[in-house]
Amino acid sequence: MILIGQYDSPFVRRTAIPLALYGLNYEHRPWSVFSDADKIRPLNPLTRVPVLVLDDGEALIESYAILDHIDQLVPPETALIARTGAARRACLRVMALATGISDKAVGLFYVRVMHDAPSAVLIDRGRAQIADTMAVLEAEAPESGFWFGARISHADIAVTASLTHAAAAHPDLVRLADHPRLAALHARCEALAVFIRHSQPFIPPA
Ligand SMILES: N[C@@H](CCC(=O)N[C@@H](CS)C(=O)NCC(=O)O)C(=O)O
Repeated sequence: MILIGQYDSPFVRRTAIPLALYGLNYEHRPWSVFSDADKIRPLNPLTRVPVLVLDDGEALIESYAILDHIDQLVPPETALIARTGAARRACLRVMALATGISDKAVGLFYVRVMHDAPSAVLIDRGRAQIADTMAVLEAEAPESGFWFGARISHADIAVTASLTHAAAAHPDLVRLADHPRLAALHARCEALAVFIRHSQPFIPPA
């Protein structure tokens, strides 16, 4: 398998870390969605990462679809999300809130940096969407351990990757110190070797 995308992307990271935790071998191509767009487009016409190219050449796009696939390659007790039921729905909800923050943070960055005249309406809207979602996550975050107990899950990985990216892309808007439970969970996860191995400083698109 080949995983395409850089580790400053929260979407790429949230697929790379489970791949590693599952012990699945993959090659990594840290292609940029801007400078390597011509290589990415034939695999994903949206020119977005992550893309996971399977051994038979099939290209999986969307981080959810990639996780859906690799979760099926491991025994249910190894998977980082319950297979069915309320526990699965609860994990998917936290993942959706976290990846939603990333969607907003990526979009907001483009608005702020790439528009000749950034729209104040869009900036305020994005800022509020991120702040409101962080407040909900803070209220639900665990005081210790991981989101759903002693074992790490896709929720912890999505939240951590999302916060790292959002805080780097928008240091004036996203302050982890204002969210002590999220900050503590984030620090616990980022201290793990697998997070450190699958990280890189935020590189603004050029
Ligand atoms: N919903 C997608 C979002 C992926 C995404 O937005 N990736 C960003 C990298 S952080 C990207 O490729 N952006 C390029 C663009 O949208 O033009 C997923 O979960 O995989």
